[in-house]
Amino acid sequence: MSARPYVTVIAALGLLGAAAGATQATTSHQHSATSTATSTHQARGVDDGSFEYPTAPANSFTNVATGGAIGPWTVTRGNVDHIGRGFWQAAERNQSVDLNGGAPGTVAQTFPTTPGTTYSITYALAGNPGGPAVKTGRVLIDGQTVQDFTFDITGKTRTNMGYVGRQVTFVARSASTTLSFASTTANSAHGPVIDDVVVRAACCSCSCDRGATGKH
Ligand SMILES: [Ca+2]
Repeated sequence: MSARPYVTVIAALGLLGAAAGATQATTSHQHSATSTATSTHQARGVDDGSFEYPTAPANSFTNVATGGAIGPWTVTRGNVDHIGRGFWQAAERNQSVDLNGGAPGTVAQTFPTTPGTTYSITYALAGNPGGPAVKTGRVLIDGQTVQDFTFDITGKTRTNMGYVGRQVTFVARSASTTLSFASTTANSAHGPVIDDVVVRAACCSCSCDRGATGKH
């Protein structure tokens, strides 16, 4: 009996992924489909993980320095570029962030968490098609590195950014947690690109999500 709705969910996700793939980066839209399917089970995570607010200039970008904001995100080191619609392909909706403005930068957001709860962070990763081939950076929780990442732009273009989905988990230690994405791509104005950041409480007893790929 329980297998029937389970199969239905997987089929729906497949349809969503296929439909989205016709117009945008398939990988990130599968993230969106998954997050939609699990939304009723997740605690509130980061706001605007898609970097859609404020609106950056179309076909251009806004450089944001240390202390500046991109909606609910704060630039805490160096500077970054908030990429507007049409400048290059976003993973989700229209806008994204190049973690190198004129130099490597960091964006951070603090959000409410429940101590002891395990959270999953997913995000879409690509790289500015210019500059060094391999972009590097890291994900930090409360200032501690929880994941190093690299992205090779070889063969990628502004219209084919090649976003890949990445995931890392952490256990919250207090009532609020600070998530940071930091470029470690030195001496360049062309850094890692992130978009579609989603944080959700790792699911426990629900059978609605990740049934096809994991235990959660
Ligand atoms: Ca976006």
